[in-house]
Amino acid sequence: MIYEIYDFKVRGDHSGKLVALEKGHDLPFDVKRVYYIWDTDAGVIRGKHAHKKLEQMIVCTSGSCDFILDDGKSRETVHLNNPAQGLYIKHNIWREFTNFSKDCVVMVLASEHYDEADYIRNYDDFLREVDND
Ligand code: T46
Repeated sequence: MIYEIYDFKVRGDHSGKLVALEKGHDLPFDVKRVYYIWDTDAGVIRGKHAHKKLEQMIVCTSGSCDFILDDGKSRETVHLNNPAQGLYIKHNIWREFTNFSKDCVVMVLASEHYDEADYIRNYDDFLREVDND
């Protein structure tokens, strides 16, 4: 499995919408960190790494972008444009993301604190890590 899409429960009506993410119901891990990314030029490619341990739920809360995900055997592109959906990625998945709309805001809920030692930034190292997993 390269990724899973979570459909979150949306509350509200024409007066506005609300999504609440709760441990045990909407998230398959305990959240230790939240970060968000915005103001990214359309053609920029971010990511270009995998993580040894980290799990993440990625929500495009505004606008749209594309995530290219690779488990070492196959590659898939996921278009994110819905704040009511989460892209769940486990460890050992190479990710790149690009094609940012002007209003794109990507919010990420992460299972671990920030740790540079958890990053695999070289693709050949990533393939070796997948083989040993
Ligand atoms: C992923 C996508 C969606 C921190 O200091 N703390 C943090 O929590 C993070 C995530 C980053 N940083 C620093 C480290 C770098 O100096 O911010 C800079 C950019 O970080 P990074 O190269 O990790 O950013 P992205 O946008 O390429 O990737 C991040 C996540 O690392 C990645 O797991 O899925 O966002």
